[in-house]
Amino acid sequence: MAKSSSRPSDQAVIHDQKLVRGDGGELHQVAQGSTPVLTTAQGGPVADDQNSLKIGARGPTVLEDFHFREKIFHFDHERIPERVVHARGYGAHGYFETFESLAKYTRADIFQRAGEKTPAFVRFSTVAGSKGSVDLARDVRGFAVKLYTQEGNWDIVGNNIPVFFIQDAIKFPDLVHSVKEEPDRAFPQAQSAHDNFWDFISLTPESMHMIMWVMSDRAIPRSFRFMEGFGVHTFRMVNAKDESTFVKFHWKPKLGLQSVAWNEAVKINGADPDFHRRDLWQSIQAGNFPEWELQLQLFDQDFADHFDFDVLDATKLIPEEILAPIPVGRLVLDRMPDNFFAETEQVAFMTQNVPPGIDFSNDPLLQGRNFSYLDTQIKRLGGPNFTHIPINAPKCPFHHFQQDGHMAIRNSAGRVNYQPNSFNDGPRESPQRGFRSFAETEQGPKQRIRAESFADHYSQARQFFISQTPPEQGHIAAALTFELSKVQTPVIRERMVSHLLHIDEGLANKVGDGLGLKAMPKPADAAIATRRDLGAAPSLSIVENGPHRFEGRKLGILVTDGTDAALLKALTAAVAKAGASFEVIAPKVGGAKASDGSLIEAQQMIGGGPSVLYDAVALLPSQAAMAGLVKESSARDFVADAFAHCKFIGYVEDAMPLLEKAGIADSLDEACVALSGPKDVAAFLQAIGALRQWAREPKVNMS
Ligand code: HDE
Repeated sequence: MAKSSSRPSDQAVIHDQKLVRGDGGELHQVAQGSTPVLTTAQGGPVADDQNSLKIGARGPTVLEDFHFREKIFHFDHERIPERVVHARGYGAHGYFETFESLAKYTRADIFQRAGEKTPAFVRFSTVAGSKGSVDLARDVRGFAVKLYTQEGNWDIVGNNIPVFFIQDAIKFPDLVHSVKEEPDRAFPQAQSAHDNFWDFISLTPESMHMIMWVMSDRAIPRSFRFMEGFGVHTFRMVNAKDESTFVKFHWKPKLGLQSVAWNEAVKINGADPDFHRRDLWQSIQAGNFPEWELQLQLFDQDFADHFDFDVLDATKLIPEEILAPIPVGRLVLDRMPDNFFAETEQVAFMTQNVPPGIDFSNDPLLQGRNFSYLDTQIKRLGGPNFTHIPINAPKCPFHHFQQDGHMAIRNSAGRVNYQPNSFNDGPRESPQRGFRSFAETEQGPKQRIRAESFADHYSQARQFFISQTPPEQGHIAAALTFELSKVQTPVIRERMVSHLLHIDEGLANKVGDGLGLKAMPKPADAAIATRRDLGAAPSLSIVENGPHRFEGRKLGILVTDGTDAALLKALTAAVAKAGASFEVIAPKVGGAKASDGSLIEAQQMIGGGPSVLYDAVALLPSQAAMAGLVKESSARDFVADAFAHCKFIGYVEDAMPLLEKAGIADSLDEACVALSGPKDVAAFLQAIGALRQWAREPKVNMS
């Protein structure tokens, strides 16, 4: 008689218990009473998932083993092509809430009723790196929003920077080829610091405004939750009378803006390459839902005609000081996807997804994107039916006659699959409700040409630079110097400095000096001289728009055996009350014993939780633990880095030997706050709202 194919001795582990999380996050083992039966993809129950079907215990595997073949076949096809750009991303669900009717400007259904909630899905991303690259690469961040409106999906496929590198979509493949890894050597990964990128950029003066942004700390955000988002292009809103108003879309984070320092970014990438993913995951799981306000810059053709740049040129912005954006709604992210692949990886954003009442401008970058996004989805998702995937399907009623093709999940029912038809069957178009393009008059010769109004490449780059605070200007100079120092071809470095001379001479000299140029180059040939009369616009600075409270941030608390239990309790309670979070870092991840004998649970050991992972730190070691602590380089680095990164540091008197060993005991400033007991906690929490002590920067040279 044949033996059963599955014997207990064949199985690595027999699971008759499973782990579940309790209210406090702790894990318990429970018996698996209600566990569902494993099935094939066809729904057939599986008896043995540990052994393939064989002829005899040591014989060949048989082709008949349909469960094995289905499992391996599916595994073989698990990967789909990653996005050619924006491959690394992370998404979340939420909703958009309309503040008041915008019927005056648009007939878009989403803007008709105050208080209306529309489901949303958002995907944040880096651009250059592949799917498995690090989160804190210096890069633009994608900020793509899908709004499932009652009149179809509306995708605002934006970035965290309001301008772009190029003016015409035909240059996009060149830009992206230049920034991605070089084709012969396949490196560097997720890095713009290499010859090809800077070669292309230095030969493309229209990119200079964007270069100022990507060399600023905007390109190394602290978290997705502290970033702005921008639609970048000028779009149109069209009302029921078919009147058009130009519009630019801005997402403003409720928590304010915040970025990390480059030296932090480099270290975070090693300590936690998933820093941004983890941050979004943890905040949403903890019920701290990130929120942005949608603000609109609305203007007409007369207003646009006042500028000597073109509102169709995506390398330009309209400063908020000149045209104040008006808040029209809020976006809240309150749920992580159930499955990363099904939702975040397969979501297909397309600029051409606009509902009636939203329309395009002639921005040549936007026009090109409207072709690209449909094309890219077909390649990535394997066929024309990607709208059948739940994350991409509209949530409003929809009816059409498109049918068949790969993975057709829902063809329309019935006999008639065309129109017009004589059976009065199926959907018909509606001139009233349907999408009507704004009837702009177009005329002119057919030609390949860039408008003269697109020719000023330096004035807004200069305006951005002079709008930054001194520390931010220093970071731009340092970033340019770092990036260009990785360029091996001297002429490319010089060519870049020749552009900087049109933006700011001080910046050019600083970078030229940092690169060790023997002589400064001549300024690059410029189509149009830089305007020097564009004033500083504080809305462009991160520091000017930073937070004043600790809400949404994270405190790192260093403890040891003997840590003052009352102080720790007061501190963690105050952090929670402020809407912030904390992690406890101890010599061992198993925790430490507080002064009252209680166990302090730790989330990190010191080597695994460096201070770069936190917005501020508190040092609460005991005197007894100090002898051991000062010998640990990770403990010294924890303190020295927090100081060097201009962070606020709370410390107990017993921590002084560690501050001494870290070399900062003699340099303590007002952002180093003594914590002598619970009474000092309120003042510390108030102080850390400022996040960084910029006055310290010239002393520590953070860049
Ligand atoms: Fe994209 N872009 N892009 N882009 N883009 C893609 O579409 C493209 C541009 C942006 O989280 C691709 O589905 C062209 C500007 C985001 O899934 C592709 C041009 C802005 C995302 C594509 C641009 C963006 C993409 C690759 C030049 C900011 C990620 C995968 C005209 C306003 C969306 C995909 C997500 C993705 C084409 C320039 C934002 C190839 C041709 C400007 C946020 O279709």
